[in-house]
Amino acid sequence: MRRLLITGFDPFGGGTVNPSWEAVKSLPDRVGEWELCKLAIPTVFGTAAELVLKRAEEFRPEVILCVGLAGGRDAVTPERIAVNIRDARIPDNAGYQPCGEFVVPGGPAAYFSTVPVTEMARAIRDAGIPAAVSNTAGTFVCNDVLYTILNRYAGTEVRAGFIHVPRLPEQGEPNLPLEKTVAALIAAIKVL
Ligand code: PCA
Repeated sequence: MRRLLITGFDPFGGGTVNPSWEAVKSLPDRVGEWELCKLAIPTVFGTAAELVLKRAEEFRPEVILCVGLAGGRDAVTPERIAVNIRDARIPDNAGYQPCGEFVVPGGPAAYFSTVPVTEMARAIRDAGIPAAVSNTAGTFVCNDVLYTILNRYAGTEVRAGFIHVPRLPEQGEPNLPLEKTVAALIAAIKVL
């Protein structure tokens, strides 16, 4: 079996649920040739990425795929890029609100994700679910996690990516039902 570490976030910004963890925890333990290790992480700068890296040291995944909520998006969006900036419109779950800091001082401006984002978006659409490649993961905790992981595993065999998902129906418009978000993740995992 190939090993995949897959993560979802806790609720943030006053929300009571985060579809990213709801979907990740609903995934089967095996998807195609992949054995999944599922991890819930807090929406906290630095800490979230540290927890992913710690789990990765133990589980030794071939791929790390993080999932987060992008309220306002109407499609499932694999992220192409992570940038070396922390710039938060709202405080994270530890009350921290950085303005224009680096994720990794002295690090490169950006990294490309090392999973096949175009194929992932196509596979999700082929499953009948709206999807598109996104060229920005924002500058909040999701970008922070993706940048930190790509920086840690740059030049190694370990690949890393990020998928932003829409809100759940009970969170308002636009949204995607949970079972469709789960199906989208399964479709994306199969083409990793
Ligand atoms: N989305 C936020 C952080 C946690 C989450 O699910 C983001 O897009 O940065």
